Amino acid sequence: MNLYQIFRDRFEAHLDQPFLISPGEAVCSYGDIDRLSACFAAALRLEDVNALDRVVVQVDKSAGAVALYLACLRIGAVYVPLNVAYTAAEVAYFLSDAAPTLFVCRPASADQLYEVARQAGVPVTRTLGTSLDGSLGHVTHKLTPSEALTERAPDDVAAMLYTSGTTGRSKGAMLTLENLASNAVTLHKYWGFRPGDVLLHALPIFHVHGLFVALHCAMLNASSVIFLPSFNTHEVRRALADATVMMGVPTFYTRLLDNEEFTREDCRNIRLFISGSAPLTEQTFTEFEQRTGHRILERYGMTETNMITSNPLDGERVAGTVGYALPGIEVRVTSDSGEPLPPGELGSVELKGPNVFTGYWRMPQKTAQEFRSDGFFITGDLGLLDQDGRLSLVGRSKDLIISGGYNIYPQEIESVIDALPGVVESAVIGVPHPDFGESVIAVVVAIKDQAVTEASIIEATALQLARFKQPRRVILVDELPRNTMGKVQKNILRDRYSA
Ligand code: MCA
Ligand code: AMP
Repeated sequence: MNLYQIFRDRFEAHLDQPFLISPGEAVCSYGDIDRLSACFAAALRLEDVNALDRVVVQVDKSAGAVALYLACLRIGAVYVPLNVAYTAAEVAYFLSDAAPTLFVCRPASADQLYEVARQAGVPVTRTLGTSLDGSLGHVTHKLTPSEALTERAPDDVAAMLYTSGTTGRSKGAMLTLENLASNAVTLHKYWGFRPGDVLLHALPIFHVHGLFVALHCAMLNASSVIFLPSFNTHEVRRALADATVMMGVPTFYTRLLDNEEFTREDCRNIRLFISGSAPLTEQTFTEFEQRTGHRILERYGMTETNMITSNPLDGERVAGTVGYALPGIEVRVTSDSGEPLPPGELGSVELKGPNVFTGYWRMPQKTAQEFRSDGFFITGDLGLLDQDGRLSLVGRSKDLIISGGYNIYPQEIESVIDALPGVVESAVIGVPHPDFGESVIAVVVAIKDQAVTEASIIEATALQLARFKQPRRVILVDELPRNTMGKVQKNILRDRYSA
């Protein structure tokens, strides 16, 4: 088994078909990506990257970046994408944890990150720019393509994606070939991909959503992809006319609705709008239907599991629910002690299936804690099933903020703030935000007479945390509210500061 082979088998008869269409760039056909990924495979072999070696990648979205991912699949290396917003301090952690054979970064970051990688003990660092520039891009041009596909087992790890944790630092979720292949084949069928579909892609490609859900469906369908560098309302409106399917986070839909010129006419060729990664509000669902006539299809997933449930393509799409367990996946809701609950009762959402990851990299104990003895994975989401098996998410047992589809774990920010001079303690909460859904606020207790201010805390976090994790407001207080057990009552803080 080779995952690239699974995709290639589907698009082999369409090598002339445009694959990635990016404004202002030459179109990259399926034949082009096939050749380019074989050239990258040759470059990886030259750097002595072998099967199961990790390749950590922090590069901008481009056809070259997709080819690099596919090259890793070709040779059986483990692809480890990083958010381009991560600071050098964050990258240092991922490099020392993943212990990659190769690190690929943007040419503009080379000066700073070469040293970071060296200190983390990474043997080779290369760069890749959006025009196939950078040291890896340059060498790739000159190499004879390496067509050989390394045979792998279904339970070999194909990719590792970092996901933050409620305790401590990010964990590498190891996803196997079978996890990725089974989910891709299921989604392609469930969402009715058909000849002629064109996917509008404005998501980042370092997360499950943009990298696997979107690109895997497209490749299985040999579909063209309008490949935008990021979400820009005007660009997306223009591109919608040529697309039939769009996948996005709720912020995409609220931003489109915020544009008064956005109408039904913009969506004339679209057959399916899909939303996920964060809750889609009933208000957005309803307003979108009123404006465009489309009922957004909401689905639910996690880094550790890829997609879990989806509203149906043909049946009723119900606002505020995330639909049914996908074929081959078992979803249940359990009590605190792990007993399955009847429909209508609120509990912990758990699942089992070929999509569920194989564990956290080098964290066997942490992995064991997240599974029940009968093999069900505990998502940390709270929900309830109806009589038909339709799931509604109603909260989370994990302390998590989702801002514009990016997950932010308060604990990580609290530990950065707590380490600052003059700070006694902090509590980081999510509050409603009209654009990002939720936004980050830090409530901080500081030592009296120390020059701790909102600005000084924001400035200090900027050095260590990616922009999207930084608190947008810091509120200085004398003490944090606690319950009788001494636990900080974040619900009180959320009520107090939501407005
Ligand atoms: C950018 N900024 C953000 C975010 N994105 N701040 C908080 N939350 C964010 N999500 C910062 C920018 O650095 C900038 O900072 C300021 O906010 C405004 O930037 P703007 O240009 O408006 O942002 P943008 O570039 O338009 O990005 C917003 C976005 C983007 C389009 C919502 O964040 C995005 O594409 N999100 C999708 C994330 C995603 O794919 N999630 C899937 C992961 P400054 O103040 O310096 O200007 S979850 C997943 O994969 C699971 C499995 C699943 O179920 O799908
Ligand atoms: P991640 O760590 O990026 O994999 O995020 C996974 C988490 O995002 C899930 O555990 C949910 O809490 C949340 N999530 C994903 N899709 C949805 C959705 N459609 N509605 C509500 N929450 C979602």
